[in-house]
Amino acid sequence: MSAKQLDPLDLYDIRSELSEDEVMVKDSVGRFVDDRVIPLMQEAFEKHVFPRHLVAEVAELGLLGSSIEGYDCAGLNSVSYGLICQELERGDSGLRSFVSVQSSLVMYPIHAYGSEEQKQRWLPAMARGEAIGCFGLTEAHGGSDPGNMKTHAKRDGDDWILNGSKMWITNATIADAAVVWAMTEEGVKGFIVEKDMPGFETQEIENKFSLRTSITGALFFDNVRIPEASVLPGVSTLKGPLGCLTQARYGISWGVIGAAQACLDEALRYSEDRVLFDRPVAHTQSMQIRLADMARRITTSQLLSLRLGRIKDKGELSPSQVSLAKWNNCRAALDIARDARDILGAAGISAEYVPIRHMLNLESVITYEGTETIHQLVIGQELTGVNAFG
Ligand code: TGC
Ligand code: FAD
Repeated sequence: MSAKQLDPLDLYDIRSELSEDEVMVKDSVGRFVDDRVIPLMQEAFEKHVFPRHLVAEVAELGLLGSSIEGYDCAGLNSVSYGLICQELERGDSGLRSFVSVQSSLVMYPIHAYGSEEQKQRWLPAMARGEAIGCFGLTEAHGGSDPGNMKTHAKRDGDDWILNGSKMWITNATIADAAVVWAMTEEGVKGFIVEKDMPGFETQEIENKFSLRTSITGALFFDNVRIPEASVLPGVSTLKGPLGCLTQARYGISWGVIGAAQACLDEALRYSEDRVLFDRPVAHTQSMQIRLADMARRITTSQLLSLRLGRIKDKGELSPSQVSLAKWNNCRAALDIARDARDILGAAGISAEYVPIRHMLNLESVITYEGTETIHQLVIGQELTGVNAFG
């Protein structure tokens, strides 16, 4: 058997399964992350700031709303969107979060459920990064159960009056438009709430120990008057917002692979350089088992996401398939980041090395877009036909 040198971050040569276009997307985003993202993320994380100048740069690369055809968007396939998420999250989950929210949670519903006028108004501006969006579904009393939302809207002549609040919202304080989900007498509706509408306030959630390069906040609505033209006409049930989650969760399943790869890369380098008891610690059996386990988990995640992407591109995706990948890949990445942190010993708690930043970020990523338990129960329901949430 010829001894072929394998890429430690791609043991099954996933790269060879990609089309030329997909490889080009991966490599160009990868270069951008190496040159423009990684060098500034440690400081941004320590200072708890979102590097906002990167918005124009990701827009320039065509990464906002990349799956949408037309409206100045790139019209890439689902695997390419996954690769974009993977490369961005190799840099930091915060930047990937920004792109996920803008693309999957704001541009997607406007494209899938919006009127032609809403699409023309928002999609090109959002693709160019000139307008920023956020997605308001979660409320303070329990994000796992959005069907129990208290935010509500009532018709008033040709307008709607919106009251309530949303919590833990990515991009809250920098958004020009918030896609807000509210209960009405006609079912669950999506409202495009603009930042200067009277009665709409936002507040940043400060002192987070996770996703410190991303803005998270609360949205408050006090009798906000919203014209019918700002209501998404194509939605009237919870299926609308949950359909957006499917898009974002798919991207996250790829994204976390990038964070895990960054951690394995650091652990490999560090354990090779670290000489203990007269030999590199990477040459001990127990260290090799830990590193091998990381590679096993990354490879499994890569295969899941690639297969999922191919299914999605055929238009045959089921939400429970996305739940399996979101659960598996977030768990794998978080475990890898925690173990990489430990492999670096005391250095592992320093922001100069990437594992602790990824580890802290992944504590959010495993919670948002459906906690691990929620995804396990979705699969339980798929297998047994019984809804065990209640
Ligand atoms: P249930 O009765 O099961 O479903 C209502 C209707 O929706 C359909 N459906 C879906 N459709 C598309 N995609 C999905 N993922 C779907 N899940 C369900 C379902 O078939 C049904 O359709 P129909 O035709 O019968 O009406 O609803 P339920 O109230 O029992 O809830 C089910 C549950 C628990 C799975 C759902 O509520 C859930 O997913 N909860 C978790 C909430 C969540 O993930 N929130 C995320 C908020 S956004 C966020 O975190 C952004 S972070 C982004 C970042 O910064 O990157
Ligand atoms: P809860 O729903 O209160 O859950 C608490 C615990 O109960 C969890 O461990 C959960 O797994 C468990 N649990 C829930 N149901 C069951 C059950 N049936 N059986 C057993 N255990 C159960 N939301 C948005 O709408 N838009 C955003 O942009 C957004 N961005 C976010 C950014 C960050 C950084 C974070 C941390 C969150 C964000 N969220 C956003 C909110 C996120 O979606 C919610 O935090 C998540 O859905 C969980 O809701 P919760 O925090 O209220 O936890």
